[in-house]
Amino acid sequence: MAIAAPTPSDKFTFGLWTVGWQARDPFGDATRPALDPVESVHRLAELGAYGVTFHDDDLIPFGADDDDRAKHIARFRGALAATGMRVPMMTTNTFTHPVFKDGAFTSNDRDIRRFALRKVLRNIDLAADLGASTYVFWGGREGADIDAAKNVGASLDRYKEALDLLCQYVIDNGYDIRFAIEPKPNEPRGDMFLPTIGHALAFINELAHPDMVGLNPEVGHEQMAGLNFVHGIGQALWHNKLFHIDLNGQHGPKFDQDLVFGHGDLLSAFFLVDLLESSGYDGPRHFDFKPSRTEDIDGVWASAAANMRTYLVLRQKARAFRSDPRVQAALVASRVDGTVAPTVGPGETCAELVADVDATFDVDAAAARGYHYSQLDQLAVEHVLGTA
Ligand code: GLT
Ligand code: MN
Ligand code: MN
Repeated sequence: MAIAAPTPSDKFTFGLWTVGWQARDPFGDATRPALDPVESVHRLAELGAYGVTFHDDDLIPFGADDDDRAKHIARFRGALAATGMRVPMMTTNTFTHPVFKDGAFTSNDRDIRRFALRKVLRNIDLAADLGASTYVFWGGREGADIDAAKNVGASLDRYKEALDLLCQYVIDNGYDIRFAIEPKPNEPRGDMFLPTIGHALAFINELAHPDMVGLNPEVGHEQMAGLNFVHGIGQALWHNKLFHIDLNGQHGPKFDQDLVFGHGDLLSAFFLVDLLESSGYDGPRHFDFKPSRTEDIDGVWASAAANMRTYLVLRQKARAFRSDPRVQAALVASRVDGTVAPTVGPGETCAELVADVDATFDVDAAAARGYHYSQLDQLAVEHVLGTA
C-alpha cells in the first residue's frame, strides 16, 4: 500500500537525546560521534518532522557560563528559524550529573533538592521563550535501590512540594505551560517513584494545581512492568491527562530498550495508533527511541524515519480496520458497544434493581453465550499482516 511521506501536519517530534544518543551503555563505550543539535534539527526537518524536544543539557552543556549558554541558544534558534521546526516540549536533565545520584526533587540532601529546583526554574524560562507548551518530568533518579534508603511518604511530600512550587511559578509568570509526569518502574534506579501511569494519576490528584499536571506515558516503560499500554492510555484519556506521549518499542519485561516505534509489540502499537487517532488527542506524536548501538550515523537517520513511517502505516491500517464491514460485524457480534449503555436505568433505585426479576433474562443462556473475540483479533492480525 502507498504510504505518504511524513509532513509537519503529522506532528512527529523527536528528542535531541534520541538521534543524539552516542550509544554508551553500562558495558560499553560510545559507538557514534556526538551530533550537533543544529544538524539534528536540519536532518529531522528534511525527514518531515514537526519539531524537536530537549533537556537543558542536550543543548547547553552542564555548567556552561552565561555567554556560552547564549551562544548555544542563538545557534539553535537559527536552526529553528531556518527549518520552521517547533519545540512543543522541553524537560530538565536531573539524572546524569553525579550530584543527582540520589535524586533531584526527592534527594535526601536538601541542598541538592534546592539546586535541582533552580535548574528546572531556569529552563522553564527558556521553554516559555521557545514556545514549548508542555514541560516533562521524568524522575530518572527519584527512587531507591534499597528500601531502608527512603522515607517514601516524605519523599512524595518533597515531589509534591516541587511540582506545587513549579506550577505556582508558571502561574505567576503567566506562562502557557502544562506539566507532564513520565512514569517508569525501574532503571536507572532499582525502584523509581511514580512507577506507572496509575501511580502518577493518583499522585496528581494530591497536587495544589492538579489541572496543570498530566502525563507523558512511554510505551516501553509500562511494558517493562508487564502492563497493557493501550489500556494505560485509555485510562489517561479518560482522566483528561494525556498531555504528551513517548512512542517507542519494547519486548516485554526487560531493560528499557527504546526500540523504534512498532519494533516491539506490533499488535499493541497498532491498537495504540487506532486509539490515539480516534481519541481527539492532537498533541505531538513524540518518538523517544534510541537508535541501536549497532547503527552507524546513516542508520540513525534511517531509524528516525522508520518511526514515522511505521506510525503512518499503522494509521492507514487502523483506518482500513475500522472501515472493514467484516470488522464492523465482528464488533457487533462481540457486543463491544455493550458497555456504552448505563447498567442502571435513569432514576432506578437499588431496591428496584433488586426487585427486578427479569423474566427475559436466562442466566444459563447468558453464561453459555460466546463473545467471539478471537475472530475480531484475527481480523486485526490480518489487517496488520496485509492479508485482510
Ligand atoms: C531519558 C529517558 C526518557 C525520558 C527523557 C526525558 S530522558 O532518555 O529514558 O524516557 O523521556 O527526560
Ligand atoms: Mn525509555
Ligand atoms: Mn521517555
